Amino acid sequence: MSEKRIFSGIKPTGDLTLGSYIGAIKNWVELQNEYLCLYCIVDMHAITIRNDPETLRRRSLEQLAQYVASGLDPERNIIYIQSHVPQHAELSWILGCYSMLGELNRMTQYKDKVSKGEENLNAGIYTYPVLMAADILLYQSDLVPVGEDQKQHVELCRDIAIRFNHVYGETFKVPEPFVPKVGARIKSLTDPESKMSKSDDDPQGSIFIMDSPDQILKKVKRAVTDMENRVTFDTEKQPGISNLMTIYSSATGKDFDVITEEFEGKGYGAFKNAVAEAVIELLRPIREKSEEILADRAYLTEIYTSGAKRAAELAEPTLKLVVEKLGFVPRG
Ligand code: AQP
Repeated sequence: MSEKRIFSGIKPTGDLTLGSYIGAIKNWVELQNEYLCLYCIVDMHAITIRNDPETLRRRSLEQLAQYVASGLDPERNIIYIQSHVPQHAELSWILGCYSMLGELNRMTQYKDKVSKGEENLNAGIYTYPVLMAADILLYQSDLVPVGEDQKQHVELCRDIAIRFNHVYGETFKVPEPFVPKVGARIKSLTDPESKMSKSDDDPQGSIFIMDSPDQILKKVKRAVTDMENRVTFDTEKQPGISNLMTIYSSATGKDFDVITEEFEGKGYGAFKNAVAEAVIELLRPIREKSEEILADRAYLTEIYTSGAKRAAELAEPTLKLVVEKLGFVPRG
């Protein structure tokens, strides 16, 4: 295995969706063969929105089980919960002092929330990219697999690392974003212009990993399509059908032209049934395995305890180096 390191995480702000699986976790499973990977449940990022405490705890544990059930090996990877490794918060404060207000003001996700008139516009939303930089730099990560919308945050992380290195000499590895080509963006079933999200107000728009086969079938059958009656990939004219094609292609490995040929003259009903069937079979083993893992609380605890211990061991040398460079008095 390469010594190169990867950090990635998902925030437990909702139940994981088919989008979380295809857009993130499925790629992580492949990366585990090539890199030393840290896969995190970023619960500290989740609290920028208000959560019911019991729900947050349940989701964090479910997410952990789903990582493992999706094929992430807890021995080969470091799988842990962010708040269990306090070095993230420590480094985040330090890096905040090396992040410029002008830079944070330019972050698109923050600007979006401001323009949409977000009521709970707390400082955590503003400094979120700094914590994300700390997550990445703490482990001297080489690569950060992210969706297109997080690329700007990785750019900021690089700028912070370069700035710190410039002042204090080589301290942080400057990471590269890694945006997987396949997997694309999975859109909402009810609004194919928007991303399928964990925290969508309309649960009919998202397929959740833990959905039953019946729920999946119903959601896919109700998915928004168009009047063209052709299964062709055209995100402008046929965003709903194109989204279902992306999902079907990810689940079966078939190319778009093969899919178009398969459903030539068959109508949307047949296509939707096939999509539902493919998704049900894709998610079935993950759901069943997740349920098994969740029922074994001792195993779950063992995974996150040993994950946090291993993560802290990797984080500590970086933090030690940073505080030394800053001029803090070393701990006795
Ligand atoms: N629909 C999607 N299509 C492709 N990739 C997706 N990801 C999430 N949804 C899709 C990818 O999952 C990773 C982790 O995302 P996150 O949960 O930390 O943040 P997010 O992108 O904001 O996900 P959500 O589901 O939209 O969460 P909420 O609703 O809480 O904002 C990222 O790599 C992301 O690209």
